[in-house]
Amino acid sequence: MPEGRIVKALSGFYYVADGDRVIQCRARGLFKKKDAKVNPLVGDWVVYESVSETEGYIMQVHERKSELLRPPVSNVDQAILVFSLKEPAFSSLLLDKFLVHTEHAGIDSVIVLSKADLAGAEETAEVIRKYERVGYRVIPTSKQDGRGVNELRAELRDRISVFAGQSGVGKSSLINLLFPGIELQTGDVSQKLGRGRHTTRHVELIPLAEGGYVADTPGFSSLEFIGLSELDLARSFREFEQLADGCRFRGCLHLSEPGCAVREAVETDEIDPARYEHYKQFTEELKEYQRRNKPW
Ligand SMILES: Nc1nc2c(ncn2[C@@H]2O[C@H](COP(=O)(O)OP(=O)(O)OP(=O)(O)O)[C@@H](O)[C@H]2O)c(=O)[nH]1
Ligand SMILES: [Zn+2]
Repeated sequence: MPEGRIVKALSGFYYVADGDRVIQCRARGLFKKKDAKVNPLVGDWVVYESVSETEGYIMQVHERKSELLRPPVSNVDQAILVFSLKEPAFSSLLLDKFLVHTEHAGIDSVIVLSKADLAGAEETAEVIRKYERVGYRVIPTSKQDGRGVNELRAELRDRISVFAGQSGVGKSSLINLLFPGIELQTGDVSQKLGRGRHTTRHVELIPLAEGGYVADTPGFSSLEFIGLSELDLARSFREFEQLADGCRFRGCLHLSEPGCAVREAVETDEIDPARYEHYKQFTEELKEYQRRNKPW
């Protein structure tokens, strides 16, 4: 039976892309995964049965590599985290928070430093060094001189990507440069249309000519630590994870435990102390979040 990718879901129909064709499918029955019911999601790789050139039924949903809630899309390979160097000013605190969420979701990140035309070469290089050290791909871009655009386009090839970043950092400008004609759904639909009306987001995967897809809705719009444990948080810092084997205690949170390899590395600057400070700040925020959301 043929297979394809769900690129859009609307009114009980799933639109499955298979090569150049898009087949409008209904889901046949329920998909059981262990005991849970699985509803097909945009991003799913599915087996379908065609009943005509344009219509069919989804028969099976393949296992997901990742699953995001906002927007609801599966199998995202990477987040394109767009952070402007200026206007708004670059915030490593906010970037570190986004990275906690992408790491926790199990997806890779590409850091895009937008509006590089507004920043000095040395400060740009410093941010690049800081995050390359941790192991991320960092690409400075500018819509004024076009730098970084081809590099970023190459990163998107054959992968499913979600753009993310604060309002005004230049996400739409970038998408327009990368793929003229594609529009990113920006702003909150409910704000535009008034409360309670058309509040449901319908995420759609836009196919790229070079292969791959970009979600038409920005991701990671909520940065609350929902569903994260203290250990999840610690594990979301890549450079800590690499050293955690050297900690005396398994499950070390690298806070006040004796024999902590991560704290030692912070002392010697092997780990960026600023990242470690942000980690400590997030553990406090997480505690506060858990205190406010106690189930009793
Ligand atoms: N100097 C400079 N300005 C830029 C660049 N990219 C975007 N801008 C400007 O920044 C502002 C915001 O850009 P958008 O592309 O709308 O930002 P966005 O992230 O899509 O914003 P939302 O739609 O609110 O999510 C606009 O005035 C752009 O002209 C850049 O590379 N350099
Ligand atoms: Zn430790």
